Amino acid sequence: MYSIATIAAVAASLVQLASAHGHVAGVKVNGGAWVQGCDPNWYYQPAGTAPNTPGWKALNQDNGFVEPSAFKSSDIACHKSAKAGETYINANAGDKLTMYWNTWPDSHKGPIINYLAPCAGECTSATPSSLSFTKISQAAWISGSNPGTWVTDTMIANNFTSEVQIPASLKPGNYVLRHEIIALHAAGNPNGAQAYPQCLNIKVGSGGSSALSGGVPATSLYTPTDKGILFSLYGAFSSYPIPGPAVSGIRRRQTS
Ligand SMILES: *[C@@H]1O[C@H](CO)[C@@H](O)[C@H](O)[C@H]1NC(C)=O
Ligand SMILES: [Cu+2]
Repeated sequence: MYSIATIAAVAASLVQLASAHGHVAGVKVNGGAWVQGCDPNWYYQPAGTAPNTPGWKALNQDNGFVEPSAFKSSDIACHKSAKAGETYINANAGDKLTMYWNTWPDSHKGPIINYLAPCAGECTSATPSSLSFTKISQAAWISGSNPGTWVTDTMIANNFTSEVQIPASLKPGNYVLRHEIIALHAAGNPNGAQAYPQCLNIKVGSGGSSALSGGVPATSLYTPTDKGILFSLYGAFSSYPIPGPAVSGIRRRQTS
């Protein structure tokens, strides 16, 4: 027999599991001052009453996800019905950005992937479908299986932070960083993977001369049947194919 208290505790932990996803609450550039990211609840606040920040605002008040059946909609760019952030993170090419998630559940293992999209003019007036994304870094499976150890575990161990470096040769300009976790705990089922894209505006002040190349609209990044999207986390495996395009060669180019 289970006591009422035990049942209540189990029920509470299930609710926790279902609701405790996350969002990027803030960013530090080279470990410096805190730059606020976004709180999804700001989306509905009357104009002018929410903080102006670099983080894009979207309909993810549940800290929820974009499902594979929506990978061909512009919601996959910067989350559901996203609107551009009002300001920028000021940084230089080669800088390291520390992305702070507000929380993340241990169960939500999967890849962490970073993309950049150049803005035609100001990112603050960009729309999700106007952006073309180039992958600049990715990490995923580390060891073990069923479910094994993943970069999301490292992120949790590091106070819910993950680092991304702006390519050192990138030319100055306005860019949208698309930082994404794909949770795989249910990805063995069709439409079970969960994409958590977070966009932030970055103004790159000084840098090199390389433009991003090979960018694609977010609607071309993934399909529901990609090997890294339809993937059994709870089984034996010895590799994981990270979904999306290859990491850009801009990483290897010299600063000029
Ligand atoms: C962890 O991150 C939070 C911000 O999300 C910060 O307030 C806190 O000081 C950090 N803790 C440590 C030990 O760095
Ligand atoms: Cu979840």
